[in-house]
Amino acid sequence: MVFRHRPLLLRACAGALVAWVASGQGLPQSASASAQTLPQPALANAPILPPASPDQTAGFDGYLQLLAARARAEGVSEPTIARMTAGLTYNPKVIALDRNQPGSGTGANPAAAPDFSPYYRAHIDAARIAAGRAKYAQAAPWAPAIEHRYGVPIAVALAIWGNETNYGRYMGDFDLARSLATLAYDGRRRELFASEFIALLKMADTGIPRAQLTGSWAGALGNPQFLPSAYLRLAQDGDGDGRRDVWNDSADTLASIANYFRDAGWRPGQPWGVPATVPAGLDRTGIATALVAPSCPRVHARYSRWLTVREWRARGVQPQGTIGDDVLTALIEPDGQGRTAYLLTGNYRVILEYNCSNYYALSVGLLSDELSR
Ligand SMILES: [Ca+2]
Repeated sequence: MVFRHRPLLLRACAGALVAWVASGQGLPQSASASAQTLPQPALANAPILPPASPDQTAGFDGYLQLLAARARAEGVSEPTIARMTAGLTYNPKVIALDRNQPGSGTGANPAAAPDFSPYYRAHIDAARIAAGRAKYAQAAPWAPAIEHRYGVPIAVALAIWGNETNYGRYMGDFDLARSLATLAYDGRRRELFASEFIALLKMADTGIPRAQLTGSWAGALGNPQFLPSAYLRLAQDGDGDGRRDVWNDSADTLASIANYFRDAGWRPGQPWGVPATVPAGLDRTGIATALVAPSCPRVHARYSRWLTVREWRARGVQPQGTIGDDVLTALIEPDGQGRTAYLLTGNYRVILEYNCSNYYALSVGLLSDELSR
């Protein structure tokens, strides 16, 4: 999961990779909607849970009253509380999916990482590139204004959109109120999901109909797959019509993603990274990172320590794209030594803030490069 100051998006940190290893199907298992609409190896392997028991139902109903009281205390109106909790039941399917997340103790067995190249080919195919280019062309009249306002290339925002929901084709059809209340009641990460449930009610209180508040099993919604708290804090009205419509409006969607990136520290004018060539005999022990990241450390441990491009050149590592000699970068060789390699900038870490998986971030970066051509 991704936690910066507070949870924005709920992700299975490194989950895409781990579940992909387990499934052997080349599909990521994240909390985003795309995982719901593709074959679901995680669900197929999940323990079969019985329907909610009478005790569970009674407990859930009681817990809902607590959530309602909290929403009331935080200013959510009574009609909104009523319409968002009406008929809400415990959803065992959501818990089965959650139990099968990496790190849950019952999920996929972390194994050696598979190569990135086949993952990329399976995930970012010609159709996804072509659809992104078509979106890029449609955005041409207003994209420069968004790039100027947020300092984030529209191609990067488009690549997130393409990775998350295939440009809005799969946004998820779980009732978010039901999913979030179930996950909060389940209690494995109670405060996270209780807070997101309250945030969802605050969204509804702005007039968004409950029928629109659907998404992934873990509560991610709309084209960018924001959690409700991220929507409240970061969603933008890109086309100036007074609404932040991240379900239907391209300008709102891309401005919202760009705002997320600006908030996470994207540096304007710098690439996410560049492909690189690595000389045979490069001393990997001399470039290994000694840092342990506070969140999803296994993901961050897969790239080297940070050196300037000039220092990489001195070691024989040659960038295959435009990047300044003074830019600090880290080396990743996702397919192992002597194969593909990339020099990553600090902007790569911003992509990891969106979804902490190296394969996700590399896919976003490379798709954005394809869309920029
Ligand atoms: Ca709008």
